[in-house]
Amino acid sequence: MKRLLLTGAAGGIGRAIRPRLAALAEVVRVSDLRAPANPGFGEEAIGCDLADKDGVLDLVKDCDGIIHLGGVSTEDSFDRIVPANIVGLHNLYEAARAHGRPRILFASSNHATGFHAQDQHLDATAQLRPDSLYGVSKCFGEALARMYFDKLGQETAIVRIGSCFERPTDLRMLSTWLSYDDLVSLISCVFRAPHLGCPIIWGVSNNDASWWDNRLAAHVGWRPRSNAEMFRPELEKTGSPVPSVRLQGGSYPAAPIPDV
Ligand code: NAI
Ligand code: 15L
Repeated sequence: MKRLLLTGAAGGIGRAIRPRLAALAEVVRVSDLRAPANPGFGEEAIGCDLADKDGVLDLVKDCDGIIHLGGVSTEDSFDRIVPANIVGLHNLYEAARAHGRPRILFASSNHATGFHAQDQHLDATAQLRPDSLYGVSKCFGEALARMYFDKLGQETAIVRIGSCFERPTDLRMLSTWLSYDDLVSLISCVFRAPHLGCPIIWGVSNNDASWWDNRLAAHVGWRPRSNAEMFRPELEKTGSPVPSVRLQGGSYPAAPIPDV
């Protein structure tokens, strides 16, 4: 690729993967609300609010691929979620339409399906059961991606990320952890696949305790290698609490719906 756009580049995942995207594109356009500081070799930094339609149109111009991480990433008020995750996503897809439909990797979340019980094994056909307004916004993003694919052929990998951090930090993450290594290898598969379509892919490492099954996205060719199980003894020792209601979304399903 000549130019790859990374939104949400100043966030936790963005900062972790940025240095490793150089292998995919000559130029990585890193963007966040404010232009990320200290762009590295081969990076161009642009500040853009996803809610700014014209700004997003410029942002996407000349890009051959988009990794879309930007937006509100946890439960929040409806007023804060709407501009970033609803309006922002629509702006992104409209900009992609205007600029030749570059392939998109959309960071969805396990909170789109967080009300499923932890003893359920889910594949891409699982019913949406969002556990939060945040999860509802990811359901909107998934539906929008699918509509742009069905109407226009816009390709998107809908990646329902579990818990993407340096390492798992509680017992739930023995099931949900996605290592940075595995995310980077997934990104590579998504942008190199000859044919992508609009698959739903569970963004989860090869965890013994995983609840999710990616066989319906086998054509993407992704083979995650990390396994959270190696952290089990340590996590069990620290006695991270096991909640009595064991739903996949962890603490999200029981949390109140935020005001406004
Ligand atoms: P983060 O909150 O650290 O980063 C998100 C970035 O988006 C921030 O730098 C923020 O400034 C930016 N942003 C927020 N509103 C914006 C707007 N209106 N315009 C432009 N930029 C805006 O989140 P993290 O953990 O890096 O996650 C990245 C993406 O992956 C998010 O979309 C999140 O929902 C998704 N995800 C992350 C998971 C995880 O375990 N880290 C799990 C599931 C999904
Ligand atoms: C998410 O969607 C969030 O972005 C992240 O902060 C974690 O809460 C993660 O899900 C998770 O479920 O562990």
